[in-house]
Amino acid sequence: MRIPSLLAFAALLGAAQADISTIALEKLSDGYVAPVALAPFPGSDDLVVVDQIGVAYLIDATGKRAEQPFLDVRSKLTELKAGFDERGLLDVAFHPKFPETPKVFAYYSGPLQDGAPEGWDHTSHLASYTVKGKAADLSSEKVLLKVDQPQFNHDSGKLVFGVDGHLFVTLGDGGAASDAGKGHVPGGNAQDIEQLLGKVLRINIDEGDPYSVPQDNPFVGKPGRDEIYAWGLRNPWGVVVNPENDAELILADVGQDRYAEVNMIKKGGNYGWHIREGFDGFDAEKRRALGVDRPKVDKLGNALIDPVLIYKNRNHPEFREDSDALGISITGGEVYSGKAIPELAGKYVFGDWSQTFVPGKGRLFVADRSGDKWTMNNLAVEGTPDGMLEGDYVTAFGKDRHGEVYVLTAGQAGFGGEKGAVHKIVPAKG
Ligand SMILES: [Ca+2]
Repeated sequence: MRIPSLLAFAALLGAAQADISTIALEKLSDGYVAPVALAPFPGSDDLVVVDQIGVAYLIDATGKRAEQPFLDVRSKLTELKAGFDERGLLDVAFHPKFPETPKVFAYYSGPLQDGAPEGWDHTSHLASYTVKGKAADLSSEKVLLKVDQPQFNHDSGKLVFGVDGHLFVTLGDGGAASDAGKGHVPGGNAQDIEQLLGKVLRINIDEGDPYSVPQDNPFVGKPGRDEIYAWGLRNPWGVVVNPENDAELILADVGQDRYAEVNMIKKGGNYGWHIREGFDGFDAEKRRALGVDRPKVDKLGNALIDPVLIYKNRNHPEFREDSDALGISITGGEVYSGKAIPELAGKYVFGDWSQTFVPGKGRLFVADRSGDKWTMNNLAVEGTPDGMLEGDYVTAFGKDRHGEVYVLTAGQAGFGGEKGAVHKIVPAKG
């Protein structure tokens, strides 16, 4: 299915796409440790808020939280660190035919499974649960996919259904740094099509046991894991289907030391990590070096696809004073399709986790698209000293069934408190 372009939509609405620079945030719900995902409960205004420590909660449109958790997988998680951690319960996605098929899918970081390589860290789990009433039944758990992880970081673990009903799953490169070291093959996991790390996967969860592979996936019938849809990714953090072309995904890939990326993911695309980062070559031996000469094709001869947007990492010593060094870790967002702020219609609202590791100071951006050309601007939060979220990390975005967008924040980099919150993006009062 293809739907008309945003420009056509704007013309239909008789409204030019005005620039917007400021929004307000309305705190809807708080008391979370590290909220990392939000999904509408299908067919209702309730929202599921995923806390990384292993619990997902239902809140209603007023932010009131249900007494009982929607899903509690704390007993299934690998032991989390008290401080900063990238493992945990990282996303949920409802079956597209819910409630006829009353299932919810979840990604979590479980203990290292038997038979995994010695000394590795944990095992990623994709599982499904039957939803009974307003809760997922833990005893109904069916594990669809397990992927061993050499390190505690770069789990990614984001889930999104395509309009054809197939499930996209993102996996990071395995962790550590530069896609190198223990558990990383020479040339990098993300470039290795015989494994699932550093990839976007696409599976059919309605057929096969525990799943099947759509026959139009790029490596079906040839070398390469059949689950792979796209590859060459480091640590995708936020993925949505492109509303203008549902064969594409808008994916934020957290860069290492130099650039944050927004990628338009196409079937069979190689997004370059760790040969390239941003529009630059990447050299693991000199990881912060700029202007690195590296190939623009992979070893199979595929062109390495550039991101559609980048910004510089503030932690890079040569970028620190640059006005386009906007943060340290990209947080992928949503394409706004709500009613409250017409100026945001069709725009990609995303953010950066924080200006520094400690204390938190997250910020928001808005990106505009015209064909393949993307531009981004700051989206200031009203009532803050400089438009940024003083003391809060921007951990995730989500959207309700009406298309309104929410910002999730945490009060600390790790698991040290319960200052996490869900905020609705609302018009600035001016
Ligand atoms: Ca194959």
